[in-house]
Amino acid sequence: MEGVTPPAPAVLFDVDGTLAETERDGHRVAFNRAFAAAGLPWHWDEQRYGELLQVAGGQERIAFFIDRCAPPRLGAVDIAALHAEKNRHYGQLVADGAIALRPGVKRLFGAIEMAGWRLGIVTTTSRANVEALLHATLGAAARRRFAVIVCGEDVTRKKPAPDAYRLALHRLAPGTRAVAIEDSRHGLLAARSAGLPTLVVRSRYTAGEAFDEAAAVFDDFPDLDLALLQRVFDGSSAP
Ligand code: XBP
Ligand code: MG
Repeated sequence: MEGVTPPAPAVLFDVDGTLAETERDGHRVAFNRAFAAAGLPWHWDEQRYGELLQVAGGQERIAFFIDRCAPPRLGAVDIAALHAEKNRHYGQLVADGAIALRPGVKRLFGAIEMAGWRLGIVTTTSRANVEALLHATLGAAARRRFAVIVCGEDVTRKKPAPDAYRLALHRLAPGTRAVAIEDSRHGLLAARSAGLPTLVVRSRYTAGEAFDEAAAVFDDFPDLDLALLQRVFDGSSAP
């Protein structure tokens, strides 16, 4: 409609691997601590964890592991309880400062806000983990800087399904132009399936994945600036 100001564009960030290298020294360690605390003889080394990352979602990852890799046990494992314990360990690790934001993330957040654009988060990790990371790295008020935060609990189908991105777009005003920033093929496919142009910043576990559908691919955040985001919003860099 003429005379109506369009909603401010939004930059939607994935969390694990994108905002921070959370997997090897955060989630993986937390899973192993939860297994040990439950008396389970499982240990996910770095390589095995990298393979298991093909399964999105911590509960789904544990279920897959039990199904495919774990020797038969007497008695069932309470996956929800085990995962809750894992997230407790993760929250503790994050609160202790074990995980930092990737270099350039903080600066990019500030630049996006200065441009009058909106910040968002679209992740398949648990909400408690996102809040712990934001609090530990950006402070108690960080949550309020994000126009939308969609987490694993909010959708039935996790990435690479488009559900989390679709929900984020639904929660932002209709007609919002948005771009996604992801580190993994799962995330890229999720965002592209929801119709979003997507920038990829490779991470430790995803460096070897294929990103043909991305508008651009980087190794680090400092290479990604507002001018590039503007071009992606304008469609000039979209695939
Ligand atoms: C993140 C995930 C999550 C985390 C662990 O993927 O798949 O499962 O590994 O968090 P993405 P939870 O970066 O694509 O969002 O244990 O809370 O699931
Ligand atoms: Mg990720």
